[in-house]
Amino acid sequence: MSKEELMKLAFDSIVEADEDSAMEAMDKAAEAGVSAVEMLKEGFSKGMNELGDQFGRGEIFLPELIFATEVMKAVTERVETELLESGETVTQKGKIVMATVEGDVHDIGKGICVSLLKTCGFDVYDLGREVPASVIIDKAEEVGADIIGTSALLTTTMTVQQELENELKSRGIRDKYKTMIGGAPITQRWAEKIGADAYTEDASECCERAQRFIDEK
Ligand code: B12
Repeated sequence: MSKEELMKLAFDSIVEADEDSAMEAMDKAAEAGVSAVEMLKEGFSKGMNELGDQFGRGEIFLPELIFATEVMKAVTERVETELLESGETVTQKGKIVMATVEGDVHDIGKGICVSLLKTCGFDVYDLGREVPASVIIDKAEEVGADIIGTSALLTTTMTVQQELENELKSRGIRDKYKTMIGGAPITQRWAEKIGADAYTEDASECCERAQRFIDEK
């Protein structure tokens, strides 16, 4: 199977919320020597984006979205397991605390970032979703993180990223960390407005930017 066909299979498996075919795509990719990370970035994630657009246009409903989300989660978990087993991960580069902010359950994109950051060799503390700013900061303090990354998918929850910046300042520890923000409604302008150190549009960029922060240290 060609790489294009594999990506199409991965894409369709998400759009059709078909876990068996998602796993088949992963098996076939392994046989063809196409990496799991590539499948995640170029196939499965794009399928999720397509579904998001369909949902936005009112072409599909919430249950369909939830089924696809479950398939996406199964894929992300498998990618992570395969990466850990293959030893593809490199030596630890830095510590990063990642979370989806308080009031927000969207964790697929954050999950993809977490998987890729692990592949890049980061020690990732994934706090899950609906996490208050104070809890994220407490964890960063506890583990001595280098970077704090937050994801927000709702216009009503992106303000928690601002709260996080404010709380870091009020605790007098803003300079200890680099902060990264992401999620569909997030922009470079928002990052500048709230004083976050970086915004990136997708998971690959997230890894590259995190790497640069560590290199610049
Ligand atoms: C899947 C989904 C859901 C799933 C979430 C399941 C889950 N476990 O995540 C479910 C069905 C549960 C859901 C619920 C809701 N959703 Co919803 N959902 C989506 C949808 C379709 C896709 C999101 C997604 O997973 N995209 C795919 C991933 C891969 O992309 P991503 O998250 O953007 O992540 C990438 C980048 O942003 C970046 N990134 C992400 N995080 C981070 C973090 C850092 C640090 C960095 C650097 C980068 C980074 O890298 C990622 C990978 O490349 C979007 C529509 C859309 N197009 O975004 C709506 C959407 C976000 N949802 C929306 C809404 C309104 C809701 C609900 C309120 C219910 C409703 N009325 O539909 C609830 C919210 C409940 C809550 N309190 O959170 C709206 C938000 C509108 C707004 N302006 O605020 C959207 C935009 C849909 C719409 N057009 O109306 N949703």
